[in-house]
Amino acid sequence: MTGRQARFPRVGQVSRRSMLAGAAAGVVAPVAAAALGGPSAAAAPGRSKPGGQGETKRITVYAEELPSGLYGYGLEPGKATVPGPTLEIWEGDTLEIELVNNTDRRLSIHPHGVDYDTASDGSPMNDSFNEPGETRTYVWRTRPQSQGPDGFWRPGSAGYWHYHDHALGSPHGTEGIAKGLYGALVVRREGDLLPDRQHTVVFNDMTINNKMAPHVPVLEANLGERVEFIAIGHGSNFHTFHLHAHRWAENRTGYLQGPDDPSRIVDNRDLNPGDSFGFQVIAGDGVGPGAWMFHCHVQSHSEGGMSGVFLVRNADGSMPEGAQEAIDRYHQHGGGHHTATGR
Ligand SMILES: [Cu+2]
Repeated sequence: MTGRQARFPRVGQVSRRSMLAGAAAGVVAPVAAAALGGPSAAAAPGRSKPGGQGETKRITVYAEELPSGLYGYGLEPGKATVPGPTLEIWEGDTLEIELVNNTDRRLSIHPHGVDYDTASDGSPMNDSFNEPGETRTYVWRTRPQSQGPDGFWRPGSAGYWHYHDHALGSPHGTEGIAKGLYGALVVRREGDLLPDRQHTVVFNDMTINNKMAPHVPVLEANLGERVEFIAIGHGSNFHTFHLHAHRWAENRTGYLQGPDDPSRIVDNRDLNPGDSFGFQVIAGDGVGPGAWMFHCHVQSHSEGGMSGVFLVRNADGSMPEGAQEAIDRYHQHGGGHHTATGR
């Protein structure tokens, strides 16, 4: 379940942690994991430097069948995960993905939110997929927002997007998505704040990252860290994402751009199939450390296993009082859904 992350800092903007992780300009440097259950780390906090100089980053992604029968994408052979690696680029840059299909099924990779030709669409309709054992390159382009001569503003590519299979099982990729071929795609704009940690939460049918309570791995952060959540919806059900004790702004970045930012502040948001959003919170801000639930707020879904734990440790990384007991209750009751007994 450990996701990995490809991050592409440029000269002069290599973050402290990325440097620790061995990142260097122009080098694909997966740093530690961004997804449920994995050790989580990302770039150092702070405001990012200018990006999007029109550079092209190249990575290789391996699609594999997992022992569980699920399928996953990974940045190294034998390292496929569900969700797949979080792919991250600066607005204005291009990402070339060499997708190696190490399975005996037809599959592809199809992005949301970025620019691509029909050859990189990832759809069988455009004859854009990998046959079993085949390697194929997909090109995803991004661009900054711009104003045309007519005064019309064209949106840029920055956003919390996602990618998924579009060819396994049917021309719609329904089986591929159901079996785990999906992941987060973050396109950052110059000046965006970089998180200390990232967590990807995918509501896929009636699961969270193809797991159900009490088996959804605990997401972790230390008190005061800037934590980025990337939420993605898949499957055929309506969902709502709720995080206890934290709230965020309903805009592109998920945080306020200033004291006059009119964005609505929420702690619950629709998360329907194909949708995605991201936000940053300061872990435990104003509420302290502890084990905080996150779950689908469609009650039958929450009861049915769509709940997990966001563990905010003490600032020094130690366990806060009562947190282990709360996690134990989650493991015993999936968050305490024994409604018949009132617990
Ligand atoms: Cu739901």
